[in-house]
Amino acid sequence: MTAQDTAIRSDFPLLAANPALAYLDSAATAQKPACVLDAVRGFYERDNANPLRGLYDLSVRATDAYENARETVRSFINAESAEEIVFTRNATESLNLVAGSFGSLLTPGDEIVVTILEHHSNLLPWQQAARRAGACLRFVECTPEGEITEAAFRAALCDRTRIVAMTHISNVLGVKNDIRRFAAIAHEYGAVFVCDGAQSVPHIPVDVRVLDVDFLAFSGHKMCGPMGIGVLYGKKALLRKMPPFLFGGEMIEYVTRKDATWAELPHKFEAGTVNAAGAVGLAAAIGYYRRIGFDTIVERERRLSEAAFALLRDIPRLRLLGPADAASHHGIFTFTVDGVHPHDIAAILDSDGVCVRAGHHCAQPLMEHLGVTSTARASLAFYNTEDELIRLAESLRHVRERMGYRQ
Ligand code: 7TS
Repeated sequence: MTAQDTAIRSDFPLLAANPALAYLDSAATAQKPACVLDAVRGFYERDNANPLRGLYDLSVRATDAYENARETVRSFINAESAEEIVFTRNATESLNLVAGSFGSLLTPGDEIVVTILEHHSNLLPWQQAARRAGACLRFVECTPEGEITEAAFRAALCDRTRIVAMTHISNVLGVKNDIRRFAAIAHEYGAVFVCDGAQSVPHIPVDVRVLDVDFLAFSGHKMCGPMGIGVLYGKKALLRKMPPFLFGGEMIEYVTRKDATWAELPHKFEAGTVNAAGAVGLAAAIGYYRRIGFDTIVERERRLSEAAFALLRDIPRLRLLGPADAASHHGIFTFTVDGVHPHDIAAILDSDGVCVRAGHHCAQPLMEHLGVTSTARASLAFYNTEDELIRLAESLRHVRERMGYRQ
């Protein structure tokens, strides 16, 4: 372990308490530094009241804590205005909000374009929106390495395309889509561009104005924040046109027996009591990212990706899916081992203290496209170390033998 490894890992109580554990499932959820846990606890200890409701000092403090967190998120992704930041439960809810609300403006014959790489969270909401509107759902296929080419993308678009929904980084293959270019092409066709940033925002700097996306969805828990807080960024002009997604308290301006008018952005989309402690925890996670620095995060993850790629490629009878170069994996390594079910791979690795995920990774159409039903997946974050990757590789070398194969 380097001095930097030791310093970073000491910030994470769970990692510090379990030195024998190699946590390689950060694409599912990230570990939490003490400053995030302290921020959540601090909110409940010092500022707890229902934000946006009372007029007493404590409630004002709760409201300020919540709105300051919104401002922290705004500046993190460089949105123009805090009104463009809607707090949700997670990326899934953010994508359901866009598909349910913006999707209700579609008319029969309109088209929605998604890619074959999508997580179910960026597919099922669009299936439902298309069904409700009588719209057509089109897929952009990827190359065997997982790349979405410009030619394949353009072939799926036409003058009836209203929405393009695309992941920034695939949770299965790790490939990164050139969102800036694809968003510009979608705009040529007059379509809005929805980016699923669940796997990108935690790992690379994402600037919504540079990418020029219309919507961006991500989850706090994948970037060292608490579970139960997510973000939907949307351009103000679009959010203004959209009807509310959930109805009830906090999202109204005035209510009569038969009707209601809606609160200003972003409250129109935040019905009910909000997750203020979650928002404060997410702001603390962003503060932590800033202290470590994205340069350091990206560089550590690049080095770890190089090491993982080299180690995995060296293991007999292991098939690594996706890109043929280390850098394009963005810390996500999906693989199979000949003759061994991925669930057995995960169970054997677990017995050696190595945590990986196995299954279809909520991307069944992609699995089918790749010709597999399930895979094992190791995914990295900046707090991982080369030593953990060596333990992963060592355990993987013995998987077939442990299943009773001679070699
Ligand atoms: N989009 C992508 C690309 C994802 O990887 C995930 C979660 C989601 C959306 C949904 O995020 P949630 O926070 O709303 O659940 N991905 C994974 C995964 O790869 N393993 O577990 C969860």
